[in-house]
Formats: sequence, structure tokens, C-alpha cells
Amino acid sequence: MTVLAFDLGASGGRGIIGQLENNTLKIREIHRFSNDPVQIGDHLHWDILRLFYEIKQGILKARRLGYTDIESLAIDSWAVDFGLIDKNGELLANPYHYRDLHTSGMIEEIHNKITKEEIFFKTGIQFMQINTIYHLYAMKKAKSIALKEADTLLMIPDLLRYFLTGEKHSEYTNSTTTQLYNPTQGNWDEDILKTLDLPTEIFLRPVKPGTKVGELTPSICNELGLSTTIPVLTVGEHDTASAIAAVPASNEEYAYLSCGTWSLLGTEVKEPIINQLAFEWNVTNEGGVNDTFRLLKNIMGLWIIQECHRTWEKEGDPISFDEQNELATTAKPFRSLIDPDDAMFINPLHMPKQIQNFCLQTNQAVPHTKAEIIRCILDSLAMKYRFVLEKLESLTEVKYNGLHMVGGGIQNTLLCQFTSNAINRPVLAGPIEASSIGNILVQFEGLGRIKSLKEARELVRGSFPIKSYQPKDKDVWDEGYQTFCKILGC
Ligand code: LFR
Repeated sequence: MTVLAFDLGASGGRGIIGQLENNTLKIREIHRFSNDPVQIGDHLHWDILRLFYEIKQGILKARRLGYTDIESLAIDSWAVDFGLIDKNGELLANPYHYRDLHTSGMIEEIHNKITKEEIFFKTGIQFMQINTIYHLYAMKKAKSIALKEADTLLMIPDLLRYFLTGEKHSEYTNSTTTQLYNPTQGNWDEDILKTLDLPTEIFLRPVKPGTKVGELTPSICNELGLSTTIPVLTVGEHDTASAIAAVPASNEEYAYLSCGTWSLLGTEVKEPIINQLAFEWNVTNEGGVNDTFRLLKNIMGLWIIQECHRTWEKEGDPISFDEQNELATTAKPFRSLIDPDDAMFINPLHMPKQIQNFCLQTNQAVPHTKAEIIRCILDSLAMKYRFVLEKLESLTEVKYNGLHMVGGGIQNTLLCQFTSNAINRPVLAGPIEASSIGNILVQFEGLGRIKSLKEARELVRGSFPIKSYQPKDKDVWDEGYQTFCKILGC
């Protein structure tokens, strides 16, 4: 059985062939491409046509490599972003990037009309400036023509799927990230939409992962030289939902950290946890595959390091990712710490300077060298992981005996070790390509080859290497954590 998965991340995408052979899952990357957001005037956009082009290139490559028996394909991507379609079926405008700053101040504005409590108790979703709700509201305020003319809202994978199949559907896991979906009602929350004077008719009732929702149109088959079409399925189209489906946990109660541009730390629950504490700690309950919920928290993640790299490269003084970790081990631990989730790190012009600003404002030693800066970021991320893990444990009343780390970020072995030290528990790292694997597994499920998440995870355990890290230097890390908590004011 052969399927094709496209996994789009904020900085790059890939096309991966998944095959089930003798109870082992084999994956092969056949296409990789960068994802380069484009600033036009005051706004930051995704280059959606380029992404569509790359998906078609991926299908073409699959054919050229001799995969003529692909039984289905599916797309997952980052969450919250969307395109608007007019009544003639045309895309009205280039989708905004979630880091576009037109959402600044929108959290406060919206909550003059509807309280934060009300939104949280209806949606169970954490407050983040990047959420769809704030983009739509910013567009409304700016009298956006696209919003006025919109007939249908499609999230990024919905939109690309629409380009491939001509069929419009909203996928469930991704819909939940908008902060406009009500899990109790099982549909979009009309009260919130109406209170904010946002159109209700542009939303389609969400479809669960693993559903066949179309096939490549005859004209695409023609363009790509395919003699037969390929069915297109929904999967956990939010990349994090796909990543969590591929966590190789062997018991039901486990904690995970999906590690990439963002760090998503959480656990899987059967029902959303929507209560006063969850609200105060700003955790989220995103929809997962197989009727699970992802109780988690977004942590700014490797974005901060990626941005430092980009800045140093621009300044003509780049360092490699390997060099970075060598340097970080030479720097003094916990000399300066940041809260990675401070809004000042969402999209600053100069990330290293922004880190220095944070340290200045919090009366700490200011990191100057690259070694000091990288060390500060890694220490702070690991500490924030501990902070969030402990909060989640209070909410679920479960003590997790370790942490599964998945995603590209686990190639940063120093971060994995620091995480294990900070939480003083073992870390099990793998697989790296979790989102693509989860995408593939849910396709297998949709095609009837896998029956449950349990079976899917057994397959992951039997097919991919998992590296284990044991905690070290407990006392030193405990002391560092006290300092971190003082800086966070917790
Ligand atoms: C990770 C991710 C997060 C989401 C963020 C923005 O790639 O999908 O889960 O909060 O990107 O969409």
C-alpha cells in the first residue's frame, strides 16, 4: 500500500511516500522545498501559489520515480491561516501570514465586546495573537474587500486541497485552532461570530480526518501526465495533530513535545479540559485525530534560534547549527534567561537584540556573544518546558514519567538533553518526521488498513529509531528553575 503525504511547515515543506510492507512503515522523502513568506507593503503573506506549485511538483516526482499505484494523498500544514474564496470559486487574496502584525492589539479590542472567559469557555482555545479570530477581526476593522466578498473560508490545507480537487471542505483538527469552533456544540460558534460581526455563512461544517473528500481533477491529471487520478483524503491537517498521531507512546497517559519552529507541549485527553485554571494558564484544547483532544500549550520554540541565525547570516557572520551547539556548551548556564513566549519575540526585526532587551529590562546579565545568546535560548526553552509540563500535570492530575519529543527539533541533541535535565525525567526522542508519518497513518486508517491509534503507534515504534536521554545534574537545574520562575514572576 502506497500513499503520498505533503507536510508544510513555516519554513519548508516536503512530499513523502509512505508504504506499509510486512508490518513496517517505510517512508521516503521525494520532494523538499523552502517556504518563503513575502512582505508586500505593510503585510506579510504566504506565497500560496508557490506552495501549490511545489505540491504539483511532488506529485510529478512521485510519478517519475515510478510510484504509479498511489492510493491516496493528503496535506497537513501549520494552523490558523486561511484563504477566502469568492462566489465564483476564485481565491480573493493572498493569505496573511500568522506573524503579520495587523493582529497587534486585537486581543484587547475583541475582549471589549466579548470577554476572554466567554471565548475560552466556548472554544477551549488558548489566547494567541496569531489565532484566526484576530486576523478576521483585523480584516473587518480594515474594511477588507476580500472579507466582504468572501463566500467560503478555507484553511491552508483545505485551500490547497480545493486547488487539487475542486471540492471545498473544512477539516476538523485545523478548524479548532481558529478559536471560533465550539467543541461542545460540534460546530462553529455562531454567538462569537455574530458578536464580532463576522460572517457566519463562510464557514463549512468540519469533516473528520481520514475522510475521502475528492480526487485530482482531470485537468491536473492531464497537466501532470497521470493516467489515473489519485483520491484525496483529509488527515489531521493541522501538522501538530498529525505529529501527535505519530507519537510512539505505549500507554494512554503520556506527555509529548512536538518540536519545530514552535514547541507544542501537551498530552492527549478524551474530553477537552475547560475550567478556570485552564483559562488562567492559557492552555488549549485542540481537536485531535480519532476523537481525541490535544491539551497543550504553544511555546515559541526554535523560531527564536532560527531568527538569530537569519540575522547573523544577514549581517555576514553566520554560524552552522553544529557550531551553535558546540558554542552553547562552552557558555555559562543560566547566566541570562528569557520568557520565550513574551510577545516581544513574535516577530522582532533583530532577534539577538531583542533577547538583549529582555535581559536588560529584567535586570539580568546581558548576553553578548553568540555562545551566550544560544545558551540563553536553550536554557530558557528547557525551563519553559518544565513550567508548562507541571501546569498540565496539575490540570490532568497525572504525573507523566517522561516526555516524548518528536519533530525536526529533536535533531538538536543539546535541547533534548537540556529538556531531560530540566524536567528531571527521561526524554524519548523520535520520530523526526512525525507530522508526515501521522499524515500517512491517518491515510492508512482512512483506507481501512489501520484500525486504531494504538495500532498506528505500534507501527511507529516498530519502524523508527527512538533515542533516549536520561536526566543529569538535578540540583543545578532545580536552582536554575528557581531563577527562571523569578523572571517569569511565577
Ligand atoms: C506548528 C503550528 C502550531 C500552531 C502554529 C501556527 O507548526 O501548527 O501548532 O499553533 O504552527 O499555526
